[in-house]
Amino acid sequence: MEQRGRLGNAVLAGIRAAATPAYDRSAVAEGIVHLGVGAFHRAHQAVYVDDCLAAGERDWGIAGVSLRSSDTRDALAPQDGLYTIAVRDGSEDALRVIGSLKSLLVAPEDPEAVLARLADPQTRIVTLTVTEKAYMRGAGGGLDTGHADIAWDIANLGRPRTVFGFLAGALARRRDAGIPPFTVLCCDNLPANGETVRKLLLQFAGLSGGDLAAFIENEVAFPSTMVDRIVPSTTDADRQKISEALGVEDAWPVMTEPFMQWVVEENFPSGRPPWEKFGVTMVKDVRPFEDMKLRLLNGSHSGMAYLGLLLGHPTVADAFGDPRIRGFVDRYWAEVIPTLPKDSGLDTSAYTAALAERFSNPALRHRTSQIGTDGSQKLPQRVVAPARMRLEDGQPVTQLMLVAAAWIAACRERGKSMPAGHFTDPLDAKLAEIFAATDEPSQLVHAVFAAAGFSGGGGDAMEAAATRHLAAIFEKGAAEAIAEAQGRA
Ligand code: CS2
Repeated sequence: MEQRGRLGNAVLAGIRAAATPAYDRSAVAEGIVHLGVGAFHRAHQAVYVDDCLAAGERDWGIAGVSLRSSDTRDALAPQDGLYTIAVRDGSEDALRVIGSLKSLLVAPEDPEAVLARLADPQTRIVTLTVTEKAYMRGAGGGLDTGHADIAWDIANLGRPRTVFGFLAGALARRRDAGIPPFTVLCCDNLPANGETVRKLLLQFAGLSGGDLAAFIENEVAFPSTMVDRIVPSTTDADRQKISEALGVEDAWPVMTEPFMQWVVEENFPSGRPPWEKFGVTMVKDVRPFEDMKLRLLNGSHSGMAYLGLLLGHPTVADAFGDPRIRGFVDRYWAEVIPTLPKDSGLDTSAYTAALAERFSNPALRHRTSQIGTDGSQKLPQRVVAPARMRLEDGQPVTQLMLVAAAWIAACRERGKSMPAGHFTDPLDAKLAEIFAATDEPSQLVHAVFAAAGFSGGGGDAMEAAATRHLAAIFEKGAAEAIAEAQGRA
């Protein structure tokens, strides 16, 4: 179809191929500020909020903030914040234009504008999807106080760079102006994400002095949440296909799967959208849902990513379609399920059956390299935490440590059988030093585990298991290592 210009408010009425916002966007206030307006946010929370707005809510539009790059703002500002989500299953894309993203800011360009938006009385909830590494946790789990950006923020609270600087700076302004604080809702895949961010922010506030930490401790709510939707990075082919279907150019659509889930702890003293009417599960304690998702979905994702990368599979659907990896995933789940809370009432068989269907969706080209990125930040909660629990119970950690070994092997293959920048990790400089110093499996595992903070609490047993797998991968290849691990389970 011929394209007639760019997606935006002015052309909405003419769009036939997609559902479009039927509400008056100009009447919507920005009650939510979202930090990290990536594809995940736009395919998940922004859709739930769009449903609320479509039903007549007016207080909960989203002001999106990018903490690093201007790409999203550059693409979406000319589109009045509008973008398409393509829900992909089989050969069909169901298209919908989302209207909940009202404005966009780029923090490094104008930190003051972000602080002002956060401190505005209209802002009642601040949500975050900034990825695991943006929380700057050190190897022990606390704030990495040696990080240059943390040091900068402590000295320059008026021109922050980190999530902590922005949250603390804005909360201080609200306290000084007598404006009630916003609720902080971390939507990243961290364990006990609300509590984790609360502790890190308290540590940051303590370092920056004054009595802000006491204010945060007493006045600010940090509900935890479990978020779930698989969202591969958008490709040029996706952009083109969707723009052609719409008849106007959309520079930044998102692709996703039909499944979506959001479980949120009920703790919003400054109010919230009526999410429960739109499919969100509001609970007292999110922990069982979160453990199940982090360990069964994200843990097996990481396993498929690294084993898939070693076996040459570009996407999750390819990896999961390989019977060797499929078998590994089943054994991995069997190893992890006993670490989940027994009395939660959650049905792990139904959950893993649904995961198997989601992982098989061939229309979603979810790249193993995308999931492989930032392993040092992801594996602690996905793999190391359940391994420690099993070791405390005297149980083997064979499949879990196969993932850790595959991570090390895949990192080391970059620049060899894989392109050098195929995926990245905040530990890359350190990893390069370690790889240059040794290729002996036990030394490699020991040095990488120490650098990533996997040592301690069962560290020796984990290292021994990972070393056996790494030696097998080096000597016989990933397929044989998977087979041997099956024999050892
Ligand atoms: C994935 C997640 O990239 C990754 O590490 O495991 O982004 C995963 O797709 C989402 O958490 C699904 O909700």
